Amino acid sequence: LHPPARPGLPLPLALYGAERRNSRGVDLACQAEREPLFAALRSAAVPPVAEATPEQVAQAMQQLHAQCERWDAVPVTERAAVLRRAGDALESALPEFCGLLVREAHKVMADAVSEVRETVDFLRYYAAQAEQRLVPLTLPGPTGESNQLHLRGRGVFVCISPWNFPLAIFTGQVVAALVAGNPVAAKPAEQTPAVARRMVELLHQAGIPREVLQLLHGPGETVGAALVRDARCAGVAFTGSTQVAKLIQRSLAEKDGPIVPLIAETGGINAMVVDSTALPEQVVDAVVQSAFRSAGQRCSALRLLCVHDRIADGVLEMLGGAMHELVVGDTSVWATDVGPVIDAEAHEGIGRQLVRLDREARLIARTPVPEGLNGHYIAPVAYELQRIADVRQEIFGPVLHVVRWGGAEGPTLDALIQQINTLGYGLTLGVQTRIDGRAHQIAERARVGNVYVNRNMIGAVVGVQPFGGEGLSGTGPKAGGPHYLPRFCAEQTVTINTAAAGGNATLLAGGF
Ligand code: UN1
Repeated sequence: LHPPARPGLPLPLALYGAERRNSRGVDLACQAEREPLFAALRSAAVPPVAEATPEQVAQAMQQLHAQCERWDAVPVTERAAVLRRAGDALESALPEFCGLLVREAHKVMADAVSEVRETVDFLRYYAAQAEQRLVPLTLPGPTGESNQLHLRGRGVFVCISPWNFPLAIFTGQVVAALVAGNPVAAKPAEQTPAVARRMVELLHQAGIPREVLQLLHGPGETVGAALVRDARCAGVAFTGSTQVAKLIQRSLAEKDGPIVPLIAETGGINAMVVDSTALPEQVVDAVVQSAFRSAGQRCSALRLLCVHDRIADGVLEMLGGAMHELVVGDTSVWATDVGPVIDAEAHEGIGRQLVRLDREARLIARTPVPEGLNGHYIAPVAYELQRIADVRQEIFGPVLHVVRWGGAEGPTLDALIQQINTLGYGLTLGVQTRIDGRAHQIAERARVGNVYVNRNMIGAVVGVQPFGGEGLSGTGPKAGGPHYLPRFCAEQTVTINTAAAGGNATLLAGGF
């Protein structure tokens, strides 16, 4: 792949061909280059971390608050330079971080490589965006007046991140808040503290002062809640469940002090609409990638396949075949497609939903899982339901719901889109069609943040496919997009009567 040049913006590593090359053109897929990844995996240690006490939370917020003016006064070019240094350091440390991601977050190696590269992309993209967009904007005005729009830091930002992208989302939130001029209290997911700790170390080494970025480990119910409730918290960036986003919103509304913005990116019951002209092979490839890669533990993942009745039987048969070919297993083996889910609690929760689906839905296919695996494995599975209204909730695992549309019994395309919108989420939507213009018609009517046509619907590329949703899926702005950084800032318009200085002097000289 040869990505197109983009003036002033870095080329995302993610565009260099899936898991193949880094920005120096090193082929990561050849065995010799893979060996360092597996060597790093063998030596990766995941040491325990200590949970922050209420006193430590309060002390961190106090220290961060004391840094607000100083950090905001650092020129944006200097803050951006730190992000670039961190990006280079992270690219060099790719094997080490992959090792941590496989060990701690149970990622398959290909997903770990993608995640490190996405994180490097966030660092470089936000550095470039900061220099382009976080500068004063001179606005036209009448003669004798100057108007400038400044973007300044808001104050202490609290960043609460999930376990499914413990490096990319964690770092993306934190460095966006930092480069925009805010000191940051970062609370990573409880399941993945070690990746976050190592990344914060790297950011400190790259030049983010220790007092300006503080890491607080612990559960959301205690540490997260205390950070959000703190009167010095001037903004929250959160990625996780819709339910917790709403709890945070409530807590922000009820606390003393200023009105505080929430940037939330949550879940989705993401659909793919397959019409009768779609190419079955392409559909099945996209479905397998979107529903089962990363064991379905992506908010972007496909949950609801809506396939036209006329081609449904063929597509579902082929899907069953493809699902039998998936390799479920040990994440330290390169050929593994699907690893375990994050922990016992996730395994149990998904298991409960599967019991219900076994009762209420028709099983289409289930990927065989080898005996004796050590970990919380869920076999990728697809079920057919009668109607969209039977889909109860987002299941954060490798579980696909399928419904038919069109034909004598099913909804029309218009009704289908309406039903998808009625679910209330609005993150990703896949469309598979060979009819010119149909994808645009669907995109116009679907209330979702990201539409993917004739391809898979995961793995948004930083700076190329800005990512984020609507409705129950989040508040926007889109991560990895041009409007993200300004949302971390306070805007200030400065209007100066440039004719006034002399005039006032005359008045004063003339005396009152
Ligand atoms: C998430 O899973 O919380 O496009 C969001 C993608 C990823 C999704 C991250 N950027 O698949």
